[in-house]
Amino acid sequence: MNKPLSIKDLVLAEDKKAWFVEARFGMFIHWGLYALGARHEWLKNREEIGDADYQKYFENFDPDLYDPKEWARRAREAGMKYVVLTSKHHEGFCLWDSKVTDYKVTKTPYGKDLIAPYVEAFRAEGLKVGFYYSLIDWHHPDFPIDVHHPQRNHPDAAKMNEGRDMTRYAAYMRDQVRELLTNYGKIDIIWFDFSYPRRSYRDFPGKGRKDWQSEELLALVRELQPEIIVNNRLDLLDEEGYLPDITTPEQYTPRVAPKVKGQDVTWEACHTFSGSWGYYRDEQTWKDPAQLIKLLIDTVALGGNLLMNVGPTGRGTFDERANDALRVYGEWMRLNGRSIYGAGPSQYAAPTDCRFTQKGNRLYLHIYSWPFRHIHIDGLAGKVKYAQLLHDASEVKWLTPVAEVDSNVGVTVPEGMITLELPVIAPKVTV
Ligand code: JFZ
Repeated sequence: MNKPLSIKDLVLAEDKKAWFVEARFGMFIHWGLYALGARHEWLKNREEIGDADYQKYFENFDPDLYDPKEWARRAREAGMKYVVLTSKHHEGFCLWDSKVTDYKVTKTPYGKDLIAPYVEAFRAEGLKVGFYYSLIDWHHPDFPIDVHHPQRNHPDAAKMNEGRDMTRYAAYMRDQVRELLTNYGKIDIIWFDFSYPRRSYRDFPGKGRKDWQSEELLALVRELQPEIIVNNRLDLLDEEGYLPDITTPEQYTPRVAPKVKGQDVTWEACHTFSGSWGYYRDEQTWKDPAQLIKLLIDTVALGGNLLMNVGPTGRGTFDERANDALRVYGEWMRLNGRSIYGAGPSQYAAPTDCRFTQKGNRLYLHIYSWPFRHIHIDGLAGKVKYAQLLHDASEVKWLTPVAEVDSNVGVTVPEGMITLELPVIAPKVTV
C-alpha cells in the first residue's frame, strides 16, 4: 500500500450528481439464483443452506425469456430514469462472465452473459445504468463464516473458517469490479452492499472498511469511472463527514431529510413492491397504488430519490404484479412527472394530509385525502399567481381570505388524490 488515500479526494464533485438529483426515480433489480427459490434473496442465509444444497438453483438457472429490452421499456414507461442491477448478490453468483470465478451465469444451462444486453437495453431507452455489487459473499471460499453467513450455526464453523483469507477476497472483489467497470462502457452508479463493522456475533467479528479494503476499492472505481456515483455502504466516513456519494436509507422513508455530520447529503431511499428484493412468489404484502405513489412523493418532498425494486422471475420476466405496479407509476408520472423530476423540498409547510414539492417558482401541492371542500394553506397570502390542477391544467379558484375562514388562503378541490400546480412569486429554493 502506498500513501493513505483521503476520502475527501475520492468523493464525487456535487455537480456530477446533478443528473441523479434531477432524475429522482430509478429502478432497482434484484436477480440471481434466489429467483428460483422464489422465497426471498436471503433464503440461503435464512434456511442455513450449504453450498451443496444450493447448487440445484445453479444447475437449473435458465432464464429463457430474459428480454432486457422489455425490462427497459417498462422502466422508462414507469417514468424511471436510471437502473441498478445486482451483478452479484450475497449468494456470490455472477450475472456476467467473470474471469475470476466459475460461479457465474455462463456456466449454468443458460450459458450466456446477462450484463452486456442489460446495459445496452437500458441505455437505448435513455436510462442511466448502474451495478449493485455485494461485498458479502456466501460462496467464495475465502469469505469467512460470520454473523450473516448461512453456515454460522454449522457445528464446524470455526474449523471451516481456517485458512480463509480476507485479503485474497478483497483482491477478488477488485478484480471483479475492474471487469464490471471496464467491459461495459460508461457506468453511472455502483452500489456496494453492505458493511456491518459493529455487528460481531459469538467469535465472528463484523466487517467494514479494513476487511473490504474500501479505500483501495473506491480508488479503483474512481480510476476506472471518474464520474460514477458510489453509494455509502463501504463504511467510509472521515471526521469531516466526507463519504461517497449518496446516502441510502432502506425500506423506510425518513421523516426528515437525512444528514451526515449535520450536513445535507444526496440521498436515495430504496423500496420494494412486496417486501423482499428477490422474487418471492407467495408474498402477500404488495403495496397498493396509493402507497406506491405516496412513497415517491414523500421521498421527493424531502429531497431524496426513490429506487424502486423489481425481482424478476427465474424465467427472466417481470411478474405481473410488478408490471401492474410499474403501470401505476407510469400513468401517474405521465401526468404528474413535472412535480417530481428536478423537484425537491419546499420552503413552505404543507397543510395536513398534503405534501409540497417545489421546482423553481412552481409549487406542487400533493393532496393525499379529500379535504372536505377547502384546503387551507398558510403562508401563501399574496404569493400565488395562479392555481391549476396538474393532471388537466384546469384552473382552480384561489380564494381570497374571508373573516369566517380560519386560515388566510385556500382552494376548492375536487375529490381524489390529486396534485395542484401553484406558480408562486419567485421563492429562493435550491434543490
Ligand atoms: C441489503 C441486502 O441485504 C438486501 O438483500 C438488499 O439487497 C438490500 C437493498 O440491501 O439489505 C440490508 C442492508 C443492510 C442492513 C439491512 C439490510 N442493515 O445494515 O441492517
